[in-house]
Amino acid sequence: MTIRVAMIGAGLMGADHARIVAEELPGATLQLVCDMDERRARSVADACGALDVATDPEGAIARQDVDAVIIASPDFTHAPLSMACIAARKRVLCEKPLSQASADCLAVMEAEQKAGAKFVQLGFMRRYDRSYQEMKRAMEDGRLGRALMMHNFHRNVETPAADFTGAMAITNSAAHEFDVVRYVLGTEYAAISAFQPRRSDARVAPVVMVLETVDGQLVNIEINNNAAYGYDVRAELVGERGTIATNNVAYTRTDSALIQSTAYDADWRARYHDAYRRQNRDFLCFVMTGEFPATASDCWDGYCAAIVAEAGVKALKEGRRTPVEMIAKPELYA
Ligand code: ISE
Repeated sequence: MTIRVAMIGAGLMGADHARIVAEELPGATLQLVCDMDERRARSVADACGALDVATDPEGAIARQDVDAVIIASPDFTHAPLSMACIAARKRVLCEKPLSQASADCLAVMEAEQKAGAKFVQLGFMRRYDRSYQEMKRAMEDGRLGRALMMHNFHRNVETPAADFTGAMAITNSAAHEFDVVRYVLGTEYAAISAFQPRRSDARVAPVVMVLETVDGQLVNIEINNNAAYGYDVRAELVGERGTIATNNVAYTRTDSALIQSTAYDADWRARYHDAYRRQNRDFLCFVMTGEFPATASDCWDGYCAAIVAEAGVKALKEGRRTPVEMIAKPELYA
């Protein structure tokens, strides 16, 4: 039996997921590509050999010839379209963030709880990256002693879209760190402070955040969406007996004119190439078995990322340390 997947969104990530489903996911068929812009949907569908195109996402989700859904449309559509998938009782891999508003995440969780099962797997793909997995393992086997701090840098060449706002540095980009740090450390956040240097132009400036965990660890995150030089994501975990840091993945090194150099990727798709594929394979297993994958993020993780992002935006705006106040974890997510 092959799983017929509907791809919602034919932008950068939609096109990437469509290619993975069509070429690298045995057991799945790219049934249709849906985008408000029909020409864009058609171009991705033709490139990946999808059977059909659509412009209405709710209609596409409800179709009888669709078994599972991948949502890669703009952030504000993630929560409502996830709800449509739950209503249709179809499993969905939804790109991060689940929403920029924690209230929307609560509504999706409510719908899943009413439906009595998890339907939504979130696309926090860094959990599938080997560097973070090795870090988590080092943490858990006690090699480094108790975790004290985690330093994180997240730099993009430039903001990914023209409508990318300063707050999105926190709600869209930092969402990755909010998720993967709590995954590696196995803890939750207690408070967040946020700071911003001034740029000489009108581009989105970097944001530096300091988070305190409920276990008394410190986490700092630099988000620089206009770093200009390359896509550069780094993390270092500091324990009481040692540290572990992620390496940049570069397959070659050039030595020339008295200089040694390695290249940066232009964006995240190449850096996390393997992570996306592992994540999508896990999603297919989820669709086939109904067992939620142990590594993947669920709606609770989406809620946690959103609530800390909200506190982060507030902390930056008001210039003060802001507590992160979460609801108790519902049983479905325990
Ligand atoms: C983008 O949405 C992503 O998910 C990328 O992984 C991240 O690096 C980028 O900053 C985000 O805007």
